[in-house]
Amino acid sequence: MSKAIYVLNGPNLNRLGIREPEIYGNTTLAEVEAMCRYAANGREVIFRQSNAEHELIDWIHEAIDNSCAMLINPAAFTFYSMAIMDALKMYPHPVIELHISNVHKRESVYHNSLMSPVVTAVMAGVGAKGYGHAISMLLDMVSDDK
Ligand code: DHK
Repeated sequence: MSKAIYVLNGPNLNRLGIREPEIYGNTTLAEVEAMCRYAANGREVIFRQSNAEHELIDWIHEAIDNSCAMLINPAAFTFYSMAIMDALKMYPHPVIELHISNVHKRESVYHNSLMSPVVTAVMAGVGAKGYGHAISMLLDMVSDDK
């Protein structure tokens, strides 16, 4: 049986759609989840969000043995969570770091991702629709591994 794609979302993303729509748009997290499931084209998607660092770390550990690929938006943890960075270092499958906004066009605090050096690829600035594109890219990466 083929393994799932994990989609993990960090703090404040539960408020997508009403949180700073001028930056993050009007798409809700539930709509993002539906987009991911559609793009996965039948492959199982484990879709989760947490405002707690330890939960994201536990889910990354869980995904090591239970997934074929990961899409992660660590949100604010991106820039300071060495614990999440260290967990991602242990993740052996394709992983894409995604940001809805172009973090490099924002305040300097958003310019240095601790995650980017330890993931497969990075996507930023294409809006919430990037989640669907990232899932498609992960499917390609997984199929290329065969
Ligand atoms: C989401 C957040 O919550 C911010 O803390 C990040 C990211 C940007 C996004 O664009 O998806 O800095």
